[in-house]
Amino acid sequence: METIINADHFIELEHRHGAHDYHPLPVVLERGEGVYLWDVEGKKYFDFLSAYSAVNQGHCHPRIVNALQKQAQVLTLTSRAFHNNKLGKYMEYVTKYFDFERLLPSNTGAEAVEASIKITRKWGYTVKNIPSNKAEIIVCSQNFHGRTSTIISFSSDSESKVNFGPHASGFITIPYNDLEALEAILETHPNIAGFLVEPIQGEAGVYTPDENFIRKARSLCSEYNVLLIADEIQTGIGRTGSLLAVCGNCSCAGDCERQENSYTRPDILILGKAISGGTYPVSAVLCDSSIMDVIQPGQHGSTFGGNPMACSIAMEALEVIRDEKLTQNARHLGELFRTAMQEYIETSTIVLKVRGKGLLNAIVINDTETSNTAWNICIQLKENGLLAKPTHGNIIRFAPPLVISEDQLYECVEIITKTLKAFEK
Ligand code: IF1
Repeated sequence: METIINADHFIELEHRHGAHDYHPLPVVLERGEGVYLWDVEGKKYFDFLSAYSAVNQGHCHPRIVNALQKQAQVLTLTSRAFHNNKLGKYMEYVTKYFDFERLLPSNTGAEAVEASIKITRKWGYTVKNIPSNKAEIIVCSQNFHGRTSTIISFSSDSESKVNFGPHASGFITIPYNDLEALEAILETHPNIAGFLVEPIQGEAGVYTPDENFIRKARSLCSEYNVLLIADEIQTGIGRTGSLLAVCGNCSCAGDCERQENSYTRPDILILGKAISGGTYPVSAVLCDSSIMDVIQPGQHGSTFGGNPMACSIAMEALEVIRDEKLTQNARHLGELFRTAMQEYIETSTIVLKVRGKGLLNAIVINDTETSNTAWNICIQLKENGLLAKPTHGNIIRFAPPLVISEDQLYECVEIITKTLKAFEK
């Protein structure tokens, strides 16, 4: 009997042969270009998730794909047992781009977060003289930093945590955006080595903290000799309308002098996702020598970390952010998006609010966290040609590629508001 090759066929294969670790929207994609995706039945969609902000430069950006193809034909992987002609150039390029002295290359975001935890702990013992195995790192409730056993140990999401114990110790949780709680821990805990924080909490539902939160956290960390570790894996690389979310209001392409702007410099900067434009797993830990040099040969590494493919791709992907002024575009179109959504919300019974920065936004649906309303809205958005997905229960994240044009943005606002109207009470 001939097998009908359609969406159900591909979904069934995944269901039958794969781990059931996701509940994807029922759509099977086969091609992407810029802000668009096409499914196996030829239907075209606007991508409003960007693979969780990994595809800031748009799907299959020609310059990034070209860099990938060129490198793939000469040298893909050497391991770090030997040097290669791309890694040093990449390290110089990226440290200059973000104004740090050193870079530790890795592959996934969680891997970079893990490396940052190791570096912070080792700095705690060897520089701050914290007693052996007593180092603690402060994290925020509702955090998302990845899914390794250490990282889920300090998650506040039971789904990510339950039955994956025993959990790692050495983490203290405070409420997000709570400077008093941060100061209270710093005052009473002498063995704090670092404060790991997302400048905007993505997965928690695009929570933007108070304007001065990161800046004040910076001064508290400096006062108590604690490393400020900024996880910009999702918020970085132009997504929030600044090169980094810790840049505050500056919307330069990353070539400003920084000091005079609202930039808050972390001690450790963690990047991932869009550093490669979503074409290849690339992540990085950036900090200055006084911190990075706690790691000596043989004390950390990975097979693929710093491979020539990753280096070539990431340099091109970062250059595209600058050349196409995608940070500025994200800032401008993000403002247009929130203004247009706010206008709709004024008379809506189904949407409570819109929040976000740059092109990392979310709407809060007027229903319980356990309701299916947000999911059903996303199913209908899919039918209407736009792909988005709820983060938690009643929150829908909207994060298109930063290459989106003003006309395309307004076309998407039209699709979103038309879809929401069908759910108004
Ligand atoms: C999933 C969430 C987003 C991240 C931040 C580290 C990582 C991520 C701020 C780890 C990864 C991804 C992971 C993916 C879905 C997505 C996600 F819903 F899980 F939380 F974006 F919000 N720090 N986020 O956002 O990077 O190891 O994945 O490369 O696990 O379902 P990774």
